[in-house]
Amino acid sequence: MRSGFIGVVGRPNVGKSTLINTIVGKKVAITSSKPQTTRNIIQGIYNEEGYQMVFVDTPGIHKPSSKLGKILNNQAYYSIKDNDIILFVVDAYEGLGSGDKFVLERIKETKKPTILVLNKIDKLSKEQIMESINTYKDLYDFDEIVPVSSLKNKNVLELIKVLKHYLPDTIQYYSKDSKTNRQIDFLMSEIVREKIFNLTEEEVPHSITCQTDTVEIGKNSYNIRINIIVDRDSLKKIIIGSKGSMIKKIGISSRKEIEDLLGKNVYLELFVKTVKKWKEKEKYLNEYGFNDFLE
Ligand SMILES: Nc1nc2c(ncn2[C@@H]2O[C@H](COP(=O)(O)OP(=O)(O)OP(=O)(O)O)[C@@H](O)[C@H]2O)c(=O)[nH]1
Ligand SMILES: [Mg+2]
Repeated sequence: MRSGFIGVVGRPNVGKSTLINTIVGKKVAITSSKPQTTRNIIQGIYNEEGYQMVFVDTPGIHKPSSKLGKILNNQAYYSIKDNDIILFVVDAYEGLGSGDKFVLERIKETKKPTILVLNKIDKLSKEQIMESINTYKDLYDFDEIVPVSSLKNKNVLELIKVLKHYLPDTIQYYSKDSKTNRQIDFLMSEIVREKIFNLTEEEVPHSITCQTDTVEIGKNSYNIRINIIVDRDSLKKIIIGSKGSMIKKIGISSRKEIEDLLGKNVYLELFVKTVKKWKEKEKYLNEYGFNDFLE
């Protein structure tokens, strides 16, 4: 058995969570077209005969504008320090930016095996992929450079193959059928948060958090209540929508996915509540699970 922990880091929206979901073959982390989707360290576990790779998803490193934002960055910095191998993911279509360089400075401090993943190559021609490799290769002495498309599952197996050479351990950390370290309550609240990312605009998804409140097991179904916490009253109206139209949409799409996850019928109740400035207050950050990375 060869194994190890692989920190997946980069600026927001480059496709870190999409990559992990593709590798694991299951949605363990939510994704969206908006930056700053991931808010927690989430492990996605890849198992193959003789190998176990624990991929550690992290929030995209960004300029923080709240106490929560600082915590998100701290989680990513911790991951750079704490894991055995680093996957530095960039958006090869967008190209090199100051955000990438900022993350790279942090990576340089660690001297860990670092693999550059050029993602989103489905949007690039062969020549453009070569150009992209040339742009990045002189920035740092990367151990490997692997172009992939996480969304279209292109060359991802090659990345797995390359990673096998760098696995440091011989321990099986999780059972062979594990895909994530996260519990079902967390996964369900994340599904609701993802729907809000997809269905609402501007700063709305960044101002809310979701928490599974109760799960009651019935004979053939589950009764689940999930709280949507907003940081000001005006957002409550947006989340509920005119005559409840928005909360209905969020509920329908969330329920479908939660039913797939649980394999049972679900009665889902969504409850919207205002907790003023929760992103700035330690008490609430603690309560909503961001306690470990307060400065
Ligand atoms: N075309 C294309 N789009 C991709 C690819 N990988 C990811 N995306 C898209 O890029 C967007 C961001 O993907 P995420 O996986 O949420 O990105 P992330 O790096 O986890 O973002 P944060 O959690 O905000 O840091 C989504 O709309 C994805 O569908 C890819 O290989 N090709
Ligand atoms: Mg993410």
